[in-house]
Amino acid sequence: MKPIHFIALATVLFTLISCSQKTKEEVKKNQPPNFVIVFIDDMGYGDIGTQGATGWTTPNLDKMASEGMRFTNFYSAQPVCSASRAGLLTGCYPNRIGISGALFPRDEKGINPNETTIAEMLKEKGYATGIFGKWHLGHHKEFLPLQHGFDEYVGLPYSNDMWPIGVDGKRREGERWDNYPDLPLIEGNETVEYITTLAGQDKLTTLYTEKAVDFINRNSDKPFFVYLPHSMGHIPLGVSDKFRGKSEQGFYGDVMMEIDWSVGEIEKALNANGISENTVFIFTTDNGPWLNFGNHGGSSGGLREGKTTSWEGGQRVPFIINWPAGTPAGTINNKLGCAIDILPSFAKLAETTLPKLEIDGLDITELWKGNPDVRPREDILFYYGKNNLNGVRKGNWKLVLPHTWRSYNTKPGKDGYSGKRIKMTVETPELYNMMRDPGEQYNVIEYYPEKVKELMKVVNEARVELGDLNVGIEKGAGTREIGIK
Ligand SMILES: [Ca+2]
Repeated sequence: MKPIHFIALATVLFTLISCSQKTKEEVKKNQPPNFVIVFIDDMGYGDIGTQGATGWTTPNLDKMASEGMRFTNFYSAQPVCSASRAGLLTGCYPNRIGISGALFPRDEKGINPNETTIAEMLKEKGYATGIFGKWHLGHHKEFLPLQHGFDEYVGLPYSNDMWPIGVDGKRREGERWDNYPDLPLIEGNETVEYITTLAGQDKLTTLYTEKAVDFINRNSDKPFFVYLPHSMGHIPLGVSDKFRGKSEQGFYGDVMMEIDWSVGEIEKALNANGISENTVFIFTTDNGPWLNFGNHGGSSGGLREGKTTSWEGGQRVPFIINWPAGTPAGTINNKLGCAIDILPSFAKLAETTLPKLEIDGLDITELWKGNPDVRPREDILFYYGKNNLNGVRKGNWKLVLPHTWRSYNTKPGKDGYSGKRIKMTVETPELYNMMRDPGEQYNVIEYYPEKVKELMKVVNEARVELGDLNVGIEKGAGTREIGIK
């Protein structure tokens, strides 16, 4: 072959190859986006580098934020495991669908089959769906992920401390501990292993990550939804050898570094498959830190209190979104958002229809796109307990209603042992300015009666629709029932 012919042929071949690559990328761009949610257990607002973490580093999360958008006023649906997850996956305030607190291994209930999860909604549109991690919306078969829209599931059905092993690693006997069977690791609908030692939990973060990466690799040619709810940093802590002893802080810091590694592995998988551009990749957490565990718990970043309280430290959580095709890089969004807004936002982006039953979440995709002129969410309801409305936020104001909570204002525990919490009570309503006083230290209710009036309007509407046990209203006009076995 003459050189000139060879060059011509090579040019034709090169053009053909790059055309076919371009076509593949075009196809991927024109299909609805992929969705990935990494959801961390008990990780506080202050536990990532960009939000002030010291004693460990989170380079992958910091990069994710610098290439995407970070929210500073984003809330989980409730400050506790099952309720928070119910809200995330259904777009409802969890008390609307009858889910409160945390479900336990002896419970005979779970998410009602009538509710629509993000996975079910996206499946209608042909998405592949996988969950790798902690479910906690009912461990009986009818409530497990495969019955709620997920094609694949590997993980624990509930929290990793719901088992008979003590902090010292020894098996516990007695009535209380009889309520906790060994910890089942489930694949699909079947238990494939029981975790019976503290060391058995060390593998969880890496296992879930590898399963999620494998799922992405197998489904990169069609739209998919990956839900990666890590069991860590909930106690008892576990970490793989690659991160053990790597942080200055200690065990909790090591766990955070492995979580950060997990985020990096997902990013790598999206890049390797050429799909990061059109993937909506979200990182957030289920509730604030478990502060009475001292050095085995996280940081609220200075916000008041932690997990299972309606103060900011309980429910204001990290939220990072990285979506190169839609979200401007390196931006910070200070507007209100809530985990219940994720479902309707995904519905908008995937062009699916919303669940048939009423939801509470709002489409916040314009915030994700960096539109400065919109404010889709005006207020947040702080429900906790069985169905208690402990406060509301509207704009920059938070009205804290009379209620009782278990405070962390006491000496914490250490090395896996918990400190005792103390009962505290708000006797009369308190008003805080979230801009001036995000730490909720200065009650200014006497200065702003007109604000109180405005916020009480939100309270009264919520009580009618969803109920409020603090004032004796067990159910609202719009509350639905939890699923019963
Ligand atoms: Ca939690």
